[in-house]
Amino acid sequence: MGKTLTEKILELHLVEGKLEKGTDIAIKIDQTLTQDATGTMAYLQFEAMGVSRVQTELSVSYVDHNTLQTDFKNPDDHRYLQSIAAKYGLYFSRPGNGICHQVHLERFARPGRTLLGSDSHTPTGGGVGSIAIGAGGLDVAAAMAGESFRLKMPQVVKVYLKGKLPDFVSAKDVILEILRRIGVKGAVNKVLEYTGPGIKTLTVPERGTITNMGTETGATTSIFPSDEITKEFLEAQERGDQWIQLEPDEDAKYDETIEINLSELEPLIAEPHSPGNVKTVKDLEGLNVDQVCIGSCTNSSLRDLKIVANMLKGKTINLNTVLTVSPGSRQVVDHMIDSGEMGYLIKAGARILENACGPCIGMGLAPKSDAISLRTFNRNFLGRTGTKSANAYLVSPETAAIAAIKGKITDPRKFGSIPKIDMPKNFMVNDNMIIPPLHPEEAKNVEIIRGPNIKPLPEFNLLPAKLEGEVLLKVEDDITTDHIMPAGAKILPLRSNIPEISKFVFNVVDESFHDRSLAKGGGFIVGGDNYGQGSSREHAAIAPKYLGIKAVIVKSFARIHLANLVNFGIVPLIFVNKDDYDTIEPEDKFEIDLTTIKSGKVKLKNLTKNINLELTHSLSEQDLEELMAGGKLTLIKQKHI
Ligand code: MIC
Ligand code: SF4
Repeated sequence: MGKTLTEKILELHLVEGKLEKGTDIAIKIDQTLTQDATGTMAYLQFEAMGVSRVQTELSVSYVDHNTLQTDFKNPDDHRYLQSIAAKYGLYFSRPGNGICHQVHLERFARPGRTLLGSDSHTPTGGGVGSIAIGAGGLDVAAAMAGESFRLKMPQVVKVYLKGKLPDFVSAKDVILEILRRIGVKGAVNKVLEYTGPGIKTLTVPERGTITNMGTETGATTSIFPSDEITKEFLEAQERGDQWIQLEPDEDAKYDETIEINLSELEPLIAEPHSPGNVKTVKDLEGLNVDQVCIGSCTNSSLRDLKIVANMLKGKTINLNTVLTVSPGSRQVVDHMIDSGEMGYLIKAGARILENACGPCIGMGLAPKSDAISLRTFNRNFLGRTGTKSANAYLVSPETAAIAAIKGKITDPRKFGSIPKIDMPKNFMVNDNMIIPPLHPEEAKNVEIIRGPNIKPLPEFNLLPAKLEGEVLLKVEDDITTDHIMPAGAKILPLRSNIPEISKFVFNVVDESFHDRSLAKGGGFIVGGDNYGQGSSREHAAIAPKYLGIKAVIVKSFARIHLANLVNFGIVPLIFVNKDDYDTIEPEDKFEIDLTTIKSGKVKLKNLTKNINLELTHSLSEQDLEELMAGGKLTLIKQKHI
């Protein structure tokens, strides 16, 4: 029987298990990436593992999230990360060089390789045919220490593309169409594998837009084959020697098929506060727009900035609309300056920001109260812009550009004829902002530099056989890690300081959560389906653990957050009967018996309501071992030290 591309790459990296859907497998990781907001914690954990040098083929540490330096915290973290890279044999992409996923796609991602990144949008690397997966920092640290990565063997969905995108409809609309069809939990424990004649019309950066935002469907990853187009891209990046051809077998068997005729797509938009609320742009035409933000790891490639610049050429943005542009990389900026197109943006009134995440993660440029903000980004969760009353919509660069001109949501097909953009044959390759690894002998003399805000990771104890406490919070479906552990300019600098950052846990949902948790000596969280969707931030597990959260009981979990809970010793439990969720109220007192957890059955006594409920879980034996030890780090330390 023929194999999918996903199976072919996984098979070559398989360390444990069989490629049977839904079973536990472990794979070898070739490459890792971290970014600064998750990286400091990941490297504190890596240091604790006692390994003298990264064991991977390639590991890169990026600085792109915490680049607003309003005090010493972020720059201290940057210095720490730079010294870690020098000491342990990593590449270091300096602040200003660009967004991790854009830079990794340009300079490092390779067909057929596995990449594990401490950021949920790591699947961007699937644009060149790598199996690129997002994970919590501890899993990435473990991969750097040479451990394999464990996951459930995903189902593989064939996304069959045919036709060709019409003018003013672009890659962003393809992934929005997928989100329109399957929603934000439609691909949990699945890989979206792209095939069909339509893929030949998409360049690597366009493929990267699609694999990047595939994360919003809950997918484990997304992948395109490595073909002639991949070859051209790698050659243009002076990496032609890294190309290999990789395709699924003709008779590959997929678990599901989604078919999309690119020629029939139209401009789409995701309404607040979920990337899954997709409508056509036509439906929302005429709504006044206060802010337009172009950039993020989804839409900041040279192609994207060029189309925007050429739509804005010779025009001025609407007097009631603010336009920001954050390019994806220094390489993109070099081109835009060289071609003169950066001038079109500046003359039209765009506020050019750093080559970094910026407004996507609320790092500056928060919109005004009640604003309508149109963004080429991938997430529009409540409060993520930095302004809780703002309404963020997700669109393509074309839809963003016309809104900046008109000051209203407008179908970009009304622009007139599409400006012609000239893509260069070769990219302007200049890696002078990437510091390569030091020789091991030199690395020995490197001192790790720690600022005063970098606090050691708290120690967590073995789990008891019985958990007792009360329900501190009951939440609905689709709770994101932005609800659990918000980001933004004020909170992100605290990522290396768990006691401080824990003050903001669930802040957008209930400001009293931190104080109540401490006063009650911890307790339980009850949630709906897809709990923990979104970011890979393990702080959404570590900080609640620090506040005494013992178990999270929900209808279902998102993949990365589930792993993070296990990693830090919070018991992730699932209702056997989803309706039992309705019987629970905040402040109910629970007793949970963990003695039978290995059998997959766990009993919950609701002492307040005098009801017994049945719970279960989806954890492997090894997960359980780590969980009961109070977290994965304890076990890895035992192995390496
Ligand atoms: C995000 O887009 O939410 C982030 C910020 O990039 C996160 C990582 C983090 O919280 O640091 C992600 O997507 O994993
Ligand atoms: Fe950065 Fe936004 Fe991409 Fe996350 S989604 S990596 S914050 S640009």
